[in-house]
Amino acid sequence: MISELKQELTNMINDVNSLNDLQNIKVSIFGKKGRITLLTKDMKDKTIEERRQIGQEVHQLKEYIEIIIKQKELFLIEKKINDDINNEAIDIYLPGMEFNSGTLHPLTITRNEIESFFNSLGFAVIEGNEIESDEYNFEKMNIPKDHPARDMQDTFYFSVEELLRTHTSPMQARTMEANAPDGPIRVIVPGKTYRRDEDDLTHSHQFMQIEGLVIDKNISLADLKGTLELFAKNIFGSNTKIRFRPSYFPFTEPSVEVDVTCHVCHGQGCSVCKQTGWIEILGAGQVHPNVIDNCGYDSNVYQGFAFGMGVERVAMIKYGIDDIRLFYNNNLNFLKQFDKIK
Ligand code: FA5
Repeated sequence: MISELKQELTNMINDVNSLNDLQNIKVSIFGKKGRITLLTKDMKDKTIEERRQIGQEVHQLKEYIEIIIKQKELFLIEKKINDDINNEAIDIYLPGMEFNSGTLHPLTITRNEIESFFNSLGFAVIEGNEIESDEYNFEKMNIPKDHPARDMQDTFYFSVEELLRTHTSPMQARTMEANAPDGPIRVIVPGKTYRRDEDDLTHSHQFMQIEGLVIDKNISLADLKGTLELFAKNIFGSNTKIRFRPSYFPFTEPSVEVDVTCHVCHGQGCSVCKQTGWIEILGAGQVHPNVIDNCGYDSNVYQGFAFGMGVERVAMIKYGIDDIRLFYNNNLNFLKQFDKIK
């Protein structure tokens, strides 16, 4: 009878397919009214010899069943893990997939580098709005409505008064007004600018400028020259030279155009620099006394210098890029080349 029960229980345990069912079977065997528990129920009616005999057999059966339940349990746990791996959409046991991160855009790299250079000289970095008023973009910069300089900076208008800024120079006026009438200013202003220019190798209708503005007492053109010389050597290499050419901006007096020695021929003359040995990078000058006075400072006490550089121009010289449009057409082959530069 015990051997029949042993076979029956063994079959039941073999047939079970889930941990839940196994637990139920365990209760049905060892519980209060379990199959094995019941075997010893009416022991009191048996003789001592029969009790000894039954006790021994039941004990052996119990030990055997416990062992095969344990084995089945281990088997079912392993099976569940394997089933989970096969059924779940995410296999947490596999090594992760490689994630291709992007690279900084060359203009961002260049902007960061220029910012950190000017930071090291104590310049603060501020930003202005890309939508500007006619008043700040032109009038406050000493460019009245009928001034011919407006022709060179036609832009995109939202209304007669509101436009996309053509340069970062309006931030000169806004920064002076915010600090007037006293105190020194040393800021750079990076940001996007817009003009109604035809797109070609060196021009884009949208480009980036970095404005520089210093206002203080006893500021001369020599301070501008020293600052820009240091800038050029830091960004383009220690052998770089700069030169000032007289120029004209309504908001600076005197005004200059600043060139750096050509990075390709180092001043010898080549096709990149049109045989001159020099490449223009920015416009600059002493802040015009009218601008200083219009913005709340006293031009008899304060002077200053300002400059505005094209960031694309600096990046093109630095990395030998011959077409400005490459910055804007999202060609991954072009952009991936900058993944080693931080
Ligand atoms: C100005 O915009 C003056 N605001 C600069 C300035 C600031 C002078 C402070 C004095 C004092 P200009 O128009 O030359 O100047 O532009 C400055 C630079 O912006 C140029 O040297 C060039 O690098 C860049 N730039 C101008 N137009 C474009 C364009 N369409 N595409 C790309 N870069 C441009």
